Amino acid sequence: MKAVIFDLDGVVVDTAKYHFLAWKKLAAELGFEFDIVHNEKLKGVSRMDSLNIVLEAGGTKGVSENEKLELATRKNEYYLEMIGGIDESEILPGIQEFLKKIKEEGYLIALGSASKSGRMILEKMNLAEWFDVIVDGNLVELPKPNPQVFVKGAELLGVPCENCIVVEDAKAGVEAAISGGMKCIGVGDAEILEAANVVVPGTARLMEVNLETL
Ligand code: B16
Ligand code: MG
Repeated sequence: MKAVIFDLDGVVVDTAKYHFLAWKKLAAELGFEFDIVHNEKLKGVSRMDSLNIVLEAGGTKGVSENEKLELATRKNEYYLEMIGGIDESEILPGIQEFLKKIKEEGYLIALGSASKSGRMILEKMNLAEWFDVIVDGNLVELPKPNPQVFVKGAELLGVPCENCIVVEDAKAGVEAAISGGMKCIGVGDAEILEAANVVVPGTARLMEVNLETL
């Protein structure tokens, strides 16, 4: 038994930009600018942890837990509004071909996403039927770099962690995969994702990775 576990945002679908725009809008309302440089730190990180990073970037101190909850909810409303109209054109390059290839090669397929909207987004993209198991932010408590989201996927698939390959675009996600005893393909910057077994610059290059020799 072997499996490939996909992160969602930045790997399967291009929703990272909507997370960024939603945080940017919230930051503007709080009176500061949130720029793309800080955005890298938000990738793969849970909603509340992301809020803390955004507030810190803006030098905003003394926000109560209740206010934080309100701010995170507001950001999520902006995000949901922004992704309301997305369609299959937002699926990242080569993903459908890669899903088809690994399915034919006998890999089970899971989602391992920090996003509470994970399942909904896969369904919107008409991709849900490719996935044997979907683990999203509603099923896990511990955010990446904790491996819980991937370990849960492996458990539900019934595949040992060492037979799982994670595909991730976030530093926290790569670290989660490796500390969970899995192999990892990083998608993005090889310096940022240095802990991965192999890094491809974009999803279009996933087809070139030899999964058997990772
Ligand atoms: P939500 P992933 C992550 O998705 C995003 O990368 C991260 O930016 C976001 O804060 C997190 O999901 C939580 O998302 O607010 O929708 O629950 O990369 O793990 O698929
Ligand atoms: Mg991601």
